[in-house]
Amino acid sequence: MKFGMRWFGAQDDPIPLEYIRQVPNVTHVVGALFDVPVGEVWPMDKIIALRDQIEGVGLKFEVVESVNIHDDIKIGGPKRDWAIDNYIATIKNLSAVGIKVICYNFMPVFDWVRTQLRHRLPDGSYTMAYQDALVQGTAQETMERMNANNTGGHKLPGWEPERLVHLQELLEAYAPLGAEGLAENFKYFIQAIMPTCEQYDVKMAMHPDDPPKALFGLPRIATDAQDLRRIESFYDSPYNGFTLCTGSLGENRANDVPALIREFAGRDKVPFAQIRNIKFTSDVDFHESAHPSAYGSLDMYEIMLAFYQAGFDGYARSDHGRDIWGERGRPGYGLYDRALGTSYLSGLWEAITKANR
Ligand code: DNO
Repeated sequence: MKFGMRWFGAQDDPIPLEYIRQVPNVTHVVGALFDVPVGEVWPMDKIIALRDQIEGVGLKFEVVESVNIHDDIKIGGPKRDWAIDNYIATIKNLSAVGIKVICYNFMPVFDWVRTQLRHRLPDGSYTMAYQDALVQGTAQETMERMNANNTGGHKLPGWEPERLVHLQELLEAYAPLGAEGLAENFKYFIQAIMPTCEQYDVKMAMHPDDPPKALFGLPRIATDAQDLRRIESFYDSPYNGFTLCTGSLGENRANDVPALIREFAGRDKVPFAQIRNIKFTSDVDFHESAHPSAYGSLDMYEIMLAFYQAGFDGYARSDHGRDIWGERGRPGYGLYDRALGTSYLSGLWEAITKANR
């Protein structure tokens, strides 16, 4: 397991790359360009500049999170083929600097959703939480509730005000699709890009829906084992894989996360893992917790063991951390708690690896 840490770029991330370099067991950075409009080709000069920054501190740049998918690809709109051609050009450009994995998602309109970005835990740290009752009604109403919930001025991806101006239009465009229509459009996309991925040795790693259920009447197609099997069936290749996000999948109590890992990593369909813990506060509500098993509802030892038993040798990163020790950064992406998470997970990994020698 190759441990890395996500970084949002010198412009947007308060954490210097040099600090990431100091986190034990971290060998690579999971990066992206954040200033290229969705649908456009990622320009070579910007990719090279990012690679040089990362390699300049002695880390590797082999995983990108995310190259986002244009709405017309998901909807099957008029610019679909234009956006797919550009996606293919981006894959080729990323391959040229040594990128091996692209993490992406196929969630309509919104990326991940939480209702609280600054939920205070009894130990005085802050974390993100999801309360199902607050995600009722329209997306607009939910956003107002989120804003009232002390977000510290932060917005989740997909909830940017400039994007929400077109919200009604987007919701109407997705409305007639249903999960079947969205799956068909996914199939069209994956079948179009796979030959390039295979030729240029870049693995696609679809991030599951977070939370793994339909929200605001929008369809979802990556929530459980059955969904993931269907996605696999559209193009059966190690290049059509998943980002096995333990938190996202674990947010549905019916998902057996170690079993999902055994199944999909066992079939070589997991080039990338995001490993975090969550704590259920009801059947459907949860908050994100410190990574160790004792603090959440997921058994992290069983999760790491499942990766080991599946023969996983791909990329991984710790995921959403709490804000601790006075840090008030981008929700989920502070340095300290993610570094503790990496230390803990890589400790489990070393123990499991040596115990099974
Ligand atoms: C949240 C992340 C997601 C992920 C995208 C992948 O913290 O896991 O935003 O990057 O869904 O495209």
